[in-house]
Amino acid sequence: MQKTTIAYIGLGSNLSNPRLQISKAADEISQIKAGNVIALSALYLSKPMGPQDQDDYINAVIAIETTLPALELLDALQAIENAAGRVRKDNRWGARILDCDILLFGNESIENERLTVPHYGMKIREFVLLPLAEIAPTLHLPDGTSISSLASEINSNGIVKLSLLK
Ligand code: PH2
Ligand code: MG
Ligand code: MG
Repeated sequence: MQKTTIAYIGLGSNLSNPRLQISKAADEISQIKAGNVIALSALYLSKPMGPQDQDDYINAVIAIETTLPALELLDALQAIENAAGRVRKDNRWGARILDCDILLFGNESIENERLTVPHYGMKIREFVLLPLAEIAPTLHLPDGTSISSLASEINSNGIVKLSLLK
């Protein structure tokens, strides 16, 4: 039996029809051969963190069960970002067509030049915590912090959970 890990991936887009970008990304993640999607949150409309002269974002979180090591999952996600037309430039927190961030990889803490897990900003971002708590209300970080309690304490910053019809 191969080792399987549950990974939580944060999705974000604010360019080129963000809702379509996120649903296409979820579909492509579901086609990763060494993985199975086990949950997908609703889509959330969130105010931009960082420069304010950019459009609002659509965010979601997807959970997959995978036999891939973390860096191979990262390779697969970066290929999906690139296929969506992501241009890598020096624009920290600027607009992007698709961002797929590994938030959690099992209970592992990972620190290398390509990847930091848990994702460094996840504890203070409503657009990560709210969709994550929606699909994994009993989840804890490797340090023991409860996702639901972080989500209930964070300022929602005007985030809107979208229904399928809106
Ligand atoms: N991602 C960023 C910068 N700012 N703001 C929101 N609301 N959602 C994001 O996903 C986001 C952001 C860069 O990754
Ligand atoms: Mg990001
Ligand atoms: Mg990223």
